[in-house]
Amino acid sequence: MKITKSSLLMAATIALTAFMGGQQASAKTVRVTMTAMENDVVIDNKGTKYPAWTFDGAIPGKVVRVTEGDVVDFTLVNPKKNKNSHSMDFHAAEVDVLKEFAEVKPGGSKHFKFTARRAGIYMYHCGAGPMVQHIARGMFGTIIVDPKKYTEDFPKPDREYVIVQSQFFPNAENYQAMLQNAGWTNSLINGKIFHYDPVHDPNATKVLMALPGERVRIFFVNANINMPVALHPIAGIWDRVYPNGSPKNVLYDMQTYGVPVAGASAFDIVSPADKATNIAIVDHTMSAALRGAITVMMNRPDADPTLGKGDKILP
Ligand SMILES: [Cu+2]
Repeated sequence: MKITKSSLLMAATIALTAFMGGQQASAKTVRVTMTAMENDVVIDNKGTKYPAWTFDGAIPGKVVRVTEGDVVDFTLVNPKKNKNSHSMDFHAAEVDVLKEFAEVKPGGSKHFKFTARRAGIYMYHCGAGPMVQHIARGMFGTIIVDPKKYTEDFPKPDREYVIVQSQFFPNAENYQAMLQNAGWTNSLINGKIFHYDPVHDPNATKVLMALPGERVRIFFVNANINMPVALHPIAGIWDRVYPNGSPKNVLYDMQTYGVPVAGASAFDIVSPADKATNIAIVDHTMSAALRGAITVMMNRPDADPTLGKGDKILP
């Protein structure tokens, strides 16, 4: 082979690209701090307040997003003004329940690290006792562990949305009722009843959006206390379901897929490309659906191009 200037340049480019690729794949440390807060939050579209317990003031807590292999360097702060101990249990962590997940008293803080070794979608929650009450009052959220690489089996979607469903118990103090699954009146979707459903709640102002034909990935977390979720897209079919959000678990053409309590899965939907459609993502368990667990997604050519991307995956 004749060595020319252009072939040398090409070889250099290939070597550089391989090097950069290796750099991108290298693990990083992601620092995350959360503050346990005992604060009122609004739990519906008309502004009803509820004495919640939260991470950083909101139900659900913020989305933590890392890549497989990353180290999560986590600190939980429990301010002195709180009345209760709190803790953090990341389902993406493989650690010691008695050490890393131990309770932190008011005025204290806890720091720990873990390596997110398995790609997927995971719940996190407070595990302080009584745990039923800490979860029911709002101390939960989502950690996404992205795979190092997207593949044909697990393609990068056009849009992504995080949906966390939970049970709402208006009597925040009665944790015995929570244990018995008694007294829950509504389902919350990302912290609000019918959060994205103007059909069932005229006060709702938000919906999920996509362009017709886009691949939309729903990262769904079941933060209920006692009830599994039967997730179904009304007027659609899940193109793929990835149980636990793992790229290794692929199911095709699903109408309804179950998510156990404290479980999470990824649901891909691809609407018809040639027309505008609406779907409703619903927990088909009727007692949950009709009490708040319905989310409208509009697939239309004028969909807001920023929704479902970057920091707008938890709308
Ligand atoms: Cu707590």
